Amino acid sequence: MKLYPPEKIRNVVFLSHNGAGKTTLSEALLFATGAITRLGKIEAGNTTSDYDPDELKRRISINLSILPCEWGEAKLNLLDSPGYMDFVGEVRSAVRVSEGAVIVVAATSGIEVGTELAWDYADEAGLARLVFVSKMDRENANFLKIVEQFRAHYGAKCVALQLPIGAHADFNGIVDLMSMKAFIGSTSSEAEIPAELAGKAQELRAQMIEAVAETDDALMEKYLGGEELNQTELTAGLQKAVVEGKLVPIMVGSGLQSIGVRELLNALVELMPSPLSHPLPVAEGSATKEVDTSGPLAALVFKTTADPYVGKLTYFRVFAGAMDSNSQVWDVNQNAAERIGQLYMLRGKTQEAVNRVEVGDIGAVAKLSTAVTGDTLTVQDKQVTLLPISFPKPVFSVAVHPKTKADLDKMGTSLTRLTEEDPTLRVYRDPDTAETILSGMGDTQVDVAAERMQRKFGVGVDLKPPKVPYRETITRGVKAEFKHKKQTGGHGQYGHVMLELEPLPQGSPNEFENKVVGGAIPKNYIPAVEKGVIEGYKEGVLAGYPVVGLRVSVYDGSFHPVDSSELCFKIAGSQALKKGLTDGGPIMLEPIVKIKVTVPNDFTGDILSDLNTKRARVQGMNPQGDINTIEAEVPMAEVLRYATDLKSITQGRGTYVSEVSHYEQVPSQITEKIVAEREAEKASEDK
Ligand SMILES: Nc1nc2c(ncn2[C@@H]2O[C@H](COP(=O)(O)OP(=O)(O)O)[C@@H](O)[C@H]2O)c(=O)[nH]1
Ligand SMILES: [Mg+2]
Repeated sequence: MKLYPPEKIRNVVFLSHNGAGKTTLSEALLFATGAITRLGKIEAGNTTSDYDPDELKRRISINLSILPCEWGEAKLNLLDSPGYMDFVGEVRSAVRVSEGAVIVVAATSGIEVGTELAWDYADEAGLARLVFVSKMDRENANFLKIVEQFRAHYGAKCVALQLPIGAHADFNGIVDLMSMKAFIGSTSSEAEIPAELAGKAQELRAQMIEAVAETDDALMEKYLGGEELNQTELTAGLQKAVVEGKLVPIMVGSGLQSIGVRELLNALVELMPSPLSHPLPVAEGSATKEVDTSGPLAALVFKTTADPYVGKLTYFRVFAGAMDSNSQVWDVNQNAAERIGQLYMLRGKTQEAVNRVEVGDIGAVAKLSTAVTGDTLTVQDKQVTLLPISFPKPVFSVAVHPKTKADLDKMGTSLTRLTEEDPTLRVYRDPDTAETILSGMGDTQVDVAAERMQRKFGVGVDLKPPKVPYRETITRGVKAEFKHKKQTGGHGQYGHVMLELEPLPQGSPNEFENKVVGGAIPKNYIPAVEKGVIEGYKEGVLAGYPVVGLRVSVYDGSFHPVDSSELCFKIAGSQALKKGLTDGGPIMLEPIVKIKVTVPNDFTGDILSDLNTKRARVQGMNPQGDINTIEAEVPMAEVLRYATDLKSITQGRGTYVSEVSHYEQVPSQITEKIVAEREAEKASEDK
């Protein structure tokens, strides 16, 4: 592929609700440009964009794909994104390196949850956008209804740019309202506008012209003066309005039948902004505040893939200067030099070696040593740091259990690789439960991660809900005594301690005090008693959870001049503690999390009644416009799968964040259940 100046490059992300037809449409676009010579299909599992085994298995896009192609004088980087919300990290990355967005919506379903989210992402990033109504060949496809829906939902800035000719099985072309010409079939052969569409075409064209005129004073004056806007004025006016986000044209077609595809390619080149006409935000604390596109290199790493055979592959977008093969760059975020080897342009799984990636363009490089997603690559220190990609925090966690000892050994490194690939995945070890926890955006994402561990790294794991880090304490002060004595033949064992246990206020650390007077226990054995007590804290008497909130004083005891040893006093200390715990009215404590749920107002009732079943205490509500934020305190044990619950209650419209707040007593029936479960678990372990 030849080098293109930035004015001739378009980086366009395809966004939609899952299944609206992005991948099929991008395949049709690639085919129309000649970038591919065989048209793949989702059902056949042979599209350019979805080639990963995980994607083929599920028939959904999981990874963001970069699909470069050439159309006329321009180069298009189409970025096909996953619609499934678990993979929102990929969408965020794609949006960050695009100037324009095509929001794909199925003619059969109209605006869906994912359409709204897509619109919001594009809005936030200030992307120019157009809507493509796909699946016009399907039964019940209704273009005009969808245009109306968009205008009702997002206002009059949404304007139809086309009309479909026929619908369902008879759908065979489009009317272009700009040129007032008809184009038929996948070859877009020019034709007369069918007589029955002439009236509607005139009406929508008038609507479009008025909308264009309204975005520009000079055009408005002419328009109000009753003058016709000529073709050049209209096109230029529309282009400016789209780039500025003042208008969102609505186009139509069928990815599957390759209709409306050439028209969409034209529109991408004519209406979408060039990389130079878009603001180039820098990170807070960047040494240089402005990106000089003609200055030295500034490239943003927006995706990293790990493959055990190919190694690490780093995708970057050049925002300033150019990146050359076999050069040296500086990673501002890591404060480290990186050697750049051969550069590539990737299209799905095919790679083309290139010598240079110019400003505005997207490329990839293998085997970088330190760069991670979000980093800025430049040529020297103190250069610009580009605004990184903002990834949402994980909201769903599972515990990862290796299947075998061999899996355990390889688990850590493979998990690290996966988190490098997907910044919305986190992995950490929970010190309380000693489990390895994998967190992400939802159950599908962590399932895919587990499958990848198996396929890419040969590591077998089981995913389970994380253990709740319960704790145990006592409710009243008690005294407890234990005598460890074995004096049968030879050298005996002897240690005898008396402890006093007192509960401390919530959240206090355990305390230990020596109150022994008169040498009942010699001083040198006291540390051993304390060690025994600390050992005893590790497993409470109810269900074996750590013991907290206790002051333990050793106040008396006895010893034997020959048989006593540190070990004997340690044993006596821990056994005395166990007795004290049993007699002290033991209770279990559970972590309480503060959660903040944000949902459209309509779901408030459903959210509250669901929280009600989860032992939650609602702390407050903050309705703002259509959105309500509900704050509650709820036991962690009840919200281990809240991400999935929330998704099903709100069909994916809700979000939430949570943080551990404090511990509270577990109600007694629930304690009984936990104790019973623990006993069953122990019994099965012993077998
Ligand atoms: N009839 C028809 N089916 C389509 C069209 N576009 C996509 N599909 C089908 O809709 C399903 C989802 O398409 P896909 O491209 O994977 O959607 P994505 O999730 O947005 O990438 C697949 O079964 C496609 O074959 C279209 O234009 N017409
Ligand atoms: Mg897809």
